[in-house]
Amino acid sequence: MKMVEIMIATKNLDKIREIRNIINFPNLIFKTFLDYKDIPDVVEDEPTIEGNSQKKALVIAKHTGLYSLADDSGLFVSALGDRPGVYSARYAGDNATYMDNNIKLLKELEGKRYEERKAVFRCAMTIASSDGKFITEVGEINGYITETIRGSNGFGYDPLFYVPEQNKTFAEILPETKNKISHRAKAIFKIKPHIERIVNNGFL
Ligand code: ITT
Repeated sequence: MKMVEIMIATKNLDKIREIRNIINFPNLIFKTFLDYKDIPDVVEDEPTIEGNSQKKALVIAKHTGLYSLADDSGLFVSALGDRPGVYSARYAGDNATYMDNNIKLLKELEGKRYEERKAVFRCAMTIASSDGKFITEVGEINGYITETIRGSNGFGYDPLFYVPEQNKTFAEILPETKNKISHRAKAIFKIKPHIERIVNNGFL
Protein backbone atom coordinates (compact mmCIF):
# COMPACT_ATOMS: atom_id res chain seq x y z
CA MET A 1 0.00 0.00 0.00
CA LYS A 2 1.41 3.37 -1.03
CA MET A 3 1.30 5.84 1.84
CA VAL A 4 0.30 9.47 1.21
CA GLU A 5 1.45 12.31 3.48
CA ILE A 6 -0.68 15.42 3.99
CA MET A 7 0.37 18.40 6.09
CA ILE A 8 -2.06 20.03 8.53
CA ALA A 9 -1.12 23.72 8.45
CA THR A 10 -2.11 24.82 11.94
CA LYS A 11 -0.34 25.03 15.29
CA ASN A 12 -3.62 24.50 17.12
CA LEU A 13 -3.56 20.98 18.63
CA ASP A 14 -7.35 20.88 19.06
CA LYS A 15 -7.85 21.51 15.34
CA ILE A 16 -5.28 18.81 14.51
CA ARG A 17 -7.15 16.32 16.72
CA GLU A 18 -10.53 17.29 15.20
CA ILE A 19 -9.22 16.76 11.65
CA ARG A 20 -7.60 13.42 12.53
CA ASN A 21 -10.86 12.21 14.14
CA ILE A 22 -12.96 12.90 11.05
CA ILE A 23 -10.51 12.16 8.23
CA ASN A 24 -8.73 8.83 8.44
CA PHE A 25 -7.73 6.50 5.65
CA PRO A 26 -5.41 3.49 6.07
CA ASN A 27 -2.79 4.86 3.69
CA LEU A 28 -2.96 8.49 4.88
CA ILE A 29 -0.38 9.99 7.24
CA PHE A 30 -1.02 13.48 8.57
CA LYS A 31 2.09 15.55 9.24
CA THR A 32 2.09 18.65 11.47
CA PHE A 33 4.39 21.44 12.59
CA LEU A 34 5.80 18.92 15.09
CA ASP A 35 7.39 17.08 12.12
CA TYR A 36 8.62 20.27 10.40
CA LYS A 37 10.42 22.58 12.81
CA ASP A 38 10.95 25.44 10.34
CA ILE A 39 7.35 26.11 9.26
CA PRO A 40 6.96 29.83 8.49
CA ASP A 41 4.26 31.88 10.22
CA VAL A 42 1.82 32.91 7.51
CA VAL A 43 0.33 36.40 7.96
CA GLU A 44 -3.46 36.18 7.71
CA ASP A 45 -4.01 39.47 5.86
CA GLU A 46 -6.48 38.48 3.15
CA PRO A 47 -9.90 40.20 3.14
CA THR A 48 -11.84 36.91 3.49
CA ILE A 49 -11.56 33.70 5.52
CA GLU A 50 -11.48 31.78 2.21
CA GLY A 51 -8.49 33.88 1.09
CA ASN A 52 -6.64 33.34 4.37
CA SER A 53 -7.16 29.57 4.29
CA GLN A 54 -5.91 29.48 0.68
CA LYS A 55 -2.86 31.59 1.47
CA LYS A 56 -1.93 29.40 4.47
CA ALA A 57 -2.47 26.11 2.59
CA LEU A 58 -0.54 27.27 -0.51
CA VAL A 59 2.46 28.69 1.40
CA ILE A 60 2.82 25.59 3.59
CA ALA A 61 2.34 23.22 0.63
CA LYS A 62 5.10 25.01 -1.26
CA HIS A 63 7.36 24.98 1.81
CA THR A 64 6.91 21.28 2.63
CA GLY A 65 6.27 19.89 -0.85
CA LEU A 66 3.23 18.09 0.61
CA TYR A 67 -0.48 18.55 0.03
CA SER A 68 -1.50 20.92 2.84
CA LEU A 69 -4.73 21.55 4.68
CA ALA A 70 -5.45 24.93 6.29
CA ASP A 71 -8.48 26.66 7.76
CA ASP A 72 -9.64 30.07 8.85
CA SER A 73 -12.86 30.88 10.66
CA GLY A 74 -14.88 33.79 11.89
CA LEU A 75 -18.10 34.89 13.51
CA PHE A 76 -20.43 36.90 11.24
CA VAL A 77 -23.12 38.92 13.08
CA SER A 78 -26.01 40.21 10.89
CA ALA A 79 -26.77 43.32 12.92
CA LEU A 80 -23.11 44.35 12.69
CA GLY A 81 -22.96 44.09 8.90
CA ASP A 82 -21.29 40.66 9.24
CA ARG A 83 -18.54 41.89 11.57
CA PRO A 84 -16.24 40.75 13.15
CA GLY A 85 -15.98 38.15 10.34
CA VAL A 86 -12.43 37.70 9.08
CA TYR A 87 -11.24 39.96 11.95
CA SER A 88 -12.78 37.78 14.72
CA ALA A 89 -9.47 37.03 16.49
CA ARG A 90 -8.49 40.73 16.72
CA TYR A 91 -11.99 42.29 16.96
CA ALA A 92 -11.16 44.24 20.17
CA GLY A 93 -7.59 45.05 19.07
CA ASP A 94 -4.36 43.38 17.99
CA ASN A 95 -3.65 41.71 21.33
CA ALA A 96 -7.27 41.17 22.32
CA THR A 97 -8.10 38.23 24.61
CA TYR A 98 -11.20 36.09 24.07
CA MET A 99 -12.79 37.97 26.99
CA ASP A 100 -12.00 41.40 25.45
CA ASN A 101 -13.69 40.27 22.23
CA ASN A 102 -16.72 38.89 24.06
CA ILE A 103 -17.17 42.10 26.06
CA LYS A 104 -16.93 44.22 22.91
CA LEU A 105 -19.50 42.04 21.14
CA LEU A 106 -21.98 42.27 24.05
CA LYS A 107 -21.52 46.05 24.11
CA GLU A 108 -22.11 46.44 20.37
CA LEU A 109 -25.33 44.40 20.59
CA GLU A 110 -26.61 46.12 23.76
CA GLY A 111 -30.38 46.70 23.60
CA LYS A 112 -30.88 44.40 20.58
CA ARG A 113 -33.66 41.81 20.83
CA TYR A 114 -33.24 38.05 20.23
CA GLU A 115 -34.20 38.19 16.52
CA GLU A 116 -31.65 40.96 15.97
CA ARG A 117 -28.84 38.89 17.46
CA LYS A 118 -28.52 36.38 14.59
CA ALA A 119 -25.00 35.19 13.84
CA VAL A 120 -23.20 32.56 11.82
CA PHE A 121 -19.90 30.83 12.47
CA ARG A 122 -18.10 30.09 9.19
CA CYS A 123 -15.02 28.00 8.56
CA ALA A 124 -13.15 27.94 5.25
CA MET A 125 -10.93 24.91 4.71
CA THR A 126 -8.48 24.62 1.81
CA ILE A 127 -6.47 21.69 0.52
CA ALA A 128 -3.59 22.84 -1.68
CA SER A 129 -0.83 21.16 -3.67
CA SER A 130 2.79 22.30 -3.82
CA ASP A 131 2.31 23.25 -7.51
CA GLY A 132 -0.44 25.75 -6.67
CA LYS A 133 -3.73 23.87 -7.15
CA PHE A 134 -6.33 24.20 -4.41
CA ILE A 135 -9.94 23.48 -3.42
CA THR A 136 -11.80 25.38 -0.70
CA GLU A 137 -14.91 24.22 1.18
CA VAL A 138 -16.95 26.27 3.68
CA GLY A 139 -18.85 24.96 6.74
CA GLU A 140 -21.42 27.05 8.62
CA ILE A 141 -23.61 26.95 11.70
CA ASN A 142 -26.37 29.45 12.51
CA GLY A 143 -27.06 30.76 15.98
CA TYR A 144 -27.75 33.82 18.14
CA ILE A 145 -25.54 35.94 20.36
CA THR A 146 -26.67 35.63 23.99
CA GLU A 147 -27.01 38.61 26.35
CA THR A 148 -24.60 37.18 28.93
CA ILE A 149 -21.74 34.72 28.98
CA ARG A 150 -22.98 31.11 29.38
CA GLY A 151 -20.86 27.98 29.88
CA SER A 152 -17.18 27.24 30.30
CA ASN A 153 -16.26 24.73 27.57
CA GLY A 154 -14.57 25.67 24.32
CA PHE A 155 -12.83 28.93 23.48
CA GLY A 156 -13.29 32.26 21.70
CA TYR A 157 -16.91 33.28 21.24
CA ASP A 158 -18.30 29.91 22.43
CA PRO A 159 -19.92 31.30 25.64
CA LEU A 160 -21.92 33.82 23.55
CA PHE A 161 -22.96 31.57 20.64
CA TYR A 162 -26.40 30.04 21.27
CA VAL A 163 -27.49 27.11 19.10
CA PRO A 164 -31.33 26.84 19.12
CA GLU A 165 -31.38 23.12 18.12
CA GLN A 166 -29.33 22.30 21.24
CA ASN A 167 -30.89 24.97 23.47
CA LYS A 168 -27.32 25.64 24.62
CA THR A 169 -24.36 27.85 23.85
CA PHE A 170 -21.28 26.27 22.27
CA ALA A 171 -19.63 26.62 25.71
CA GLU A 172 -22.43 24.57 27.35
CA ILE A 173 -22.28 21.77 24.77
CA LEU A 174 -19.93 18.83 25.30
CA PRO A 175 -16.82 19.07 23.10
CA GLU A 176 -17.74 15.73 21.42
CA THR A 177 -21.06 17.22 20.35
CA LYS A 178 -19.57 20.53 19.24
CA ASN A 179 -17.06 18.61 17.13
CA LYS A 180 -19.92 17.02 15.19
CA ILE A 181 -22.00 20.13 14.46
CA SER A 182 -19.56 23.04 14.37
CA HIS A 183 -18.66 25.14 11.32
CA ARG A 184 -15.19 23.54 11.41
CA ALA A 185 -16.55 19.96 11.65
CA LYS A 186 -18.80 20.66 8.64
CA ALA A 187 -15.90 22.08 6.63
CA ILE A 188 -13.78 19.02 7.51
CA PHE A 189 -16.59 16.67 6.40
CA LYS A 190 -16.85 18.61 3.10
CA ILE A 191 -13.09 18.52 2.42
CA LYS A 192 -12.87 14.77 3.20
CA PRO A 193 -13.85 13.52 -0.31
CA HIS A 194 -11.11 15.69 -1.86
CA ILE A 195 -8.55 14.15 0.49
CA GLU A 196 -9.91 10.71 -0.35
CA ARG A 197 -9.26 11.46 -4.04
CA ILE A 198 -5.65 12.42 -3.33
CA VAL A 199 -5.20 9.29 -1.24
CA ASN A 200 -6.71 7.02 -3.93
CA ASN A 201 -5.49 8.69 -7.14
CA GLY A 202 -2.43 10.63 -6.05
CA PHE A 203 -3.78 13.97 -7.29
CA LEU A 204 -6.36 16.60 -6.29
P1 ITT B 1 -4.94 29.45 13.84
O1 ITT B 1 -3.76 29.39 14.72
O2 ITT B 1 -5.26 28.09 13.26
O3 ITT B 1 -4.89 30.52 12.79
P2 ITT B 1 -6.99 31.12 15.15
O4 ITT B 1 -6.96 31.37 16.63
O5 ITT B 1 -6.67 32.24 14.23
O6 ITT B 1 -6.17 29.77 14.84
P3 ITT B 1 -9.43 30.73 13.65
O7 ITT B 1 -8.82 31.40 12.51
O8 ITT B 1 -10.02 29.38 13.45
O9 ITT B 1 -8.44 30.60 14.91
O10 ITT B 1 -10.57 31.64 14.26
C1 ITT B 1 -10.46 33.05 14.38
C2 ITT B 1 -11.20 33.51 15.61
O11 ITT B 1 -12.59 33.18 15.48
C3 ITT B 1 -10.72 32.83 16.91
O12 ITT B 1 -9.70 33.55 17.53
C4 ITT B 1 -11.99 32.83 17.73
O13 ITT B 1 -12.13 34.04 18.40
C5 ITT B 1 -13.09 32.70 16.70
N1 ITT B 1 -13.51 31.29 16.55
C6 ITT B 1 -13.23 30.45 15.52
N2 ITT B 1 -13.75 29.23 15.71
C7 ITT B 1 -14.38 29.29 16.91
C8 ITT B 1 -15.11 28.36 17.68
O14 ITT B 1 -15.28 27.11 17.29
N3 ITT B 1 -15.61 28.77 18.85
C9 ITT B 1 -15.44 30.02 19.27
N4 ITT B 1 -14.75 30.96 18.62
C10 ITT B 1 -14.23 30.60 17.45
